[in-house]
Amino acid sequence: RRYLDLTDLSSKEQAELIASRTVEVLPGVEKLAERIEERRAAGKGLHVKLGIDPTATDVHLGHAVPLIILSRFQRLGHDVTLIIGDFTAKIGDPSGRTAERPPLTDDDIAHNLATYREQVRPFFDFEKVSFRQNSEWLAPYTFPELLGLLAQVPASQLLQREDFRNRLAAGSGLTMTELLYPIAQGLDSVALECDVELGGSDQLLNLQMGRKLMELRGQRPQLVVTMPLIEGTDGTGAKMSKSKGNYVGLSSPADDVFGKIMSVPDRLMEPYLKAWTEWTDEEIALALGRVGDRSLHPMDLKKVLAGEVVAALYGLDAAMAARAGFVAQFSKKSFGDVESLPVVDAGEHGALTVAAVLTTVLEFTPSASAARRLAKQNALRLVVEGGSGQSTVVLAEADAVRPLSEVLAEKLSDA
Ligand code: TYR
Repeated sequence: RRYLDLTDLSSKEQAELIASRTVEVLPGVEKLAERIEERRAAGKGLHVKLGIDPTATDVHLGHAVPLIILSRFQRLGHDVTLIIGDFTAKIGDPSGRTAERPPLTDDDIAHNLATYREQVRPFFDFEKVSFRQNSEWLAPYTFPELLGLLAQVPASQLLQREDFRNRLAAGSGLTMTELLYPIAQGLDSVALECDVELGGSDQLLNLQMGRKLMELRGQRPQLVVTMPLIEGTDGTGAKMSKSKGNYVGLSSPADDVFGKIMSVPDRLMEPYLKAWTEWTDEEIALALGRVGDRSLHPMDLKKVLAGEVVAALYGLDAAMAARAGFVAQFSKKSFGDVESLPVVDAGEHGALTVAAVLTTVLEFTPSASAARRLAKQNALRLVVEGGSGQSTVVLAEADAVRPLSEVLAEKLSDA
């Protein structure tokens, strides 16, 4: 595969490229540029860390957001380490959690991490990625060492965290091991002497603990780079996660990746384009503007997006094949020969689900599940007639099982 080499960018350009799709760079983008400059002068790259806990078998597109930034660092000539948190997975990261995670056994973890390396391969110049499991240094860490360290960490620093405070207040239980999670993650940064650690914006406090521990151990604190959390494909607003089932696995077949991206609500196109393509903000704005003024159909932009994601994972040929497959399967009919159905009075039937309207009122689909399937294939469009004229919206699968009146109200307020 072709691999884009960006090593000739200046330190400032590098720092700005990294910062362009991140939430925060701490203590600042200039500091990142300075650190790059300094390492360069010594003929070296930065040590950049990203960790993933093997709490499930699939790595997914949510993880791809920091993975892509990590791969950018690599293209810029830096040394990247991917930590597979076999030790931290056993504690369970409490960041943003409202309850304890179900415990994982050693077997679960071994099973989960077996294919992690392969799953992230597409993003990297693979042979040059350093993979480390943090049990390597965390398992032999002794109690006296730990106490020596903890004696210097103010408890207030941990207990002030909103997620911890909420759980204490809600009486939902918070274990001592969870309190120590950020310490374990920070010790990884100490072990690797990281210059930079990446993570989702929910990782901020863990990443800052890394800075603190590095300082306590006489090292220069790492820079911290956070990325947006990506919403899941279900469009409910929840972040993409294994436990919600609203994710696209990095190792799902190309056709499934394509189809799943095609099924997401239109409003996710912007964050998804920002997360997984190399398009500039201007290019994204241009494309979305054309969707906005109806000179480009959202389905068509979504096909481009889905193609980009598949291409990133499987290459261009696979993307073209997936697209052709999708088009053959679902979009055979051109817009002109779409079947239009009789107008439905929302006042009378609004309480029924969209699927029920299609099945019982319009007798268009044989069953509610057939209606859902159509929606899943982006084949259902709702034409809304209101004061400001007519507008057409594509219904998502989730819309099919909601009351017509609710869907209408939402689409009208979106429009
Ligand atoms: N806490 C991170 C997460 O849950 C995973 C991680 C583990 C990150 C160890 C860094 C690290 O050193 O996503």
